[in-house]
Amino acid sequence: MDNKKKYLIAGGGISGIAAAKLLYSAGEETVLYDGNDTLSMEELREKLGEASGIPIELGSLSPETVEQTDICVMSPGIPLTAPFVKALTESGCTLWSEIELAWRYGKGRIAAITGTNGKTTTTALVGAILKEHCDQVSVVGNIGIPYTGEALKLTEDSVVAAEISSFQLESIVDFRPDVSAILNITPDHLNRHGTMEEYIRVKESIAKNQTGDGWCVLNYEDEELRRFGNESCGAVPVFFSGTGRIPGGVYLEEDAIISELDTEKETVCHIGELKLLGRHNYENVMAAVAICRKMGVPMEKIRRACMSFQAVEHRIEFVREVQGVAYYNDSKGTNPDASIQAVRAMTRPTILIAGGYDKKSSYESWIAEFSGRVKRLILMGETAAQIAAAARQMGFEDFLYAEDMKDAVSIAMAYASRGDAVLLSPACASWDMFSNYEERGRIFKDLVHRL
Ligand code: UMA
Repeated sequence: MDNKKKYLIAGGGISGIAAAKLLYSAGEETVLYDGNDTLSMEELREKLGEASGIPIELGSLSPETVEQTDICVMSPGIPLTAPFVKALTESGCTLWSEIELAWRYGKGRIAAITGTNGKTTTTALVGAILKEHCDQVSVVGNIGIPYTGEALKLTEDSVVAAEISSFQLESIVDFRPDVSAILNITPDHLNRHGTMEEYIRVKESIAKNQTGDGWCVLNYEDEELRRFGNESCGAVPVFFSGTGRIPGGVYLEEDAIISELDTEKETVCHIGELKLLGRHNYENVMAAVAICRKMGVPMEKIRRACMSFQAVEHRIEFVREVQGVAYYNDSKGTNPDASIQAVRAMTRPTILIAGGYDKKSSYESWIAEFSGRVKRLILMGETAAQIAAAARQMGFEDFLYAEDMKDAVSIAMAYASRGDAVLLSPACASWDMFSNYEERGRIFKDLVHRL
């Protein structure tokens, strides 16, 4: 009898391709499936490289494959409610997130970072700090580098900094990071997770397999995370706070980031010494300090890396100044809360370009931040009319519509005066008009460079 497990990779995007290559290299029997029947088989085979000979199914999944599959490795973008997933689970198939697969094949230690906002910056910073101390560091995950693509390169001495999205957490089974972190939880992706309760449950599951020999870094100012840390987290909670002293944690005291992670209270750095801007970024730094200290990095190296770290691309990224107008790319502002951070970080009267794919967010708290900061709003994409209606209801009438990014940048330039800022921070995902937020941000930057 053949006891070898039969795998199906669901999704032919970057994580699906990386997962297929991993399983092929490991000698496993694998089928690649993508629901989009317009994809080119040739292109997929080219991307698969050595694994190009594996069976590929496009469109609908054959009943034979449903029947034969033992484990389905889910790409993050595929909802568990997809009909083929139901068929698979009904036939007894186990679902593994792509990170579950990577973790099982990987070696070494891993810090896994989730949260609604700040996870890309925090993961990149954690990676930069770890590199000060360790020889083999991989930065992977939602940040855009599939964890499965790195897994087979890892050794017992490797350390991994992984950005983990709620989509990736939905089908973890045994995934257990050495240090986990949940930076904050505010409404996002509710069209996928259904309710806020479910979104919170999924986010908190990052620590579900951890025990008292692991740590979970949590934002003390987030009421739900404070409760989670104090009451139900299996790992040892380590708190950080942007507002007050946390014994045993990391916190902001006046303009200094203070650590009490070791026996003594010590100053990590002053916020003026950081290249990152904005309060939300000080929280990201505090989380990274706690994560890296628990990963064993000496404080002196943490301090040095924090002070030299620059903002990541697409996150309140300064593009250029044209005729006295500063242009910022915050394409990674894919939900209202992320965009609030960018709006708050602006120190000049701002023309804001926003709107995009509809994730069923509500925009009121974001619009409430405009007062005294945003002088005009330029709307585009699927959510433009919805945002306009919310703005009107809240008494903000200075908005207009743009056809596309080119139109938005031209309008912004026409309305901007010397001393203003133009900020792309859509408060929405990009998938209505672009492949991803990176593409949206780069198109914006190209247009700004051509002004
Ligand atoms: N597909 C189906 N059926 C479906 C839906 C999609 O077959 O019901 C197929 C599509 O036809 C496509 C493939 O799945 O061919 C795409 O898979 P994917 O959406 O999982 O995309 P990947 O290219 O594999 O990228 C994924 C993450 N994408 C999403 O979570 C939507 C990337 O996060 C991540 O960087 C990458 O894996 C590596 O780990 C992006 C993202 O937008 C940046 N993340 C969200 C966010 O940050 O808000 C969570």
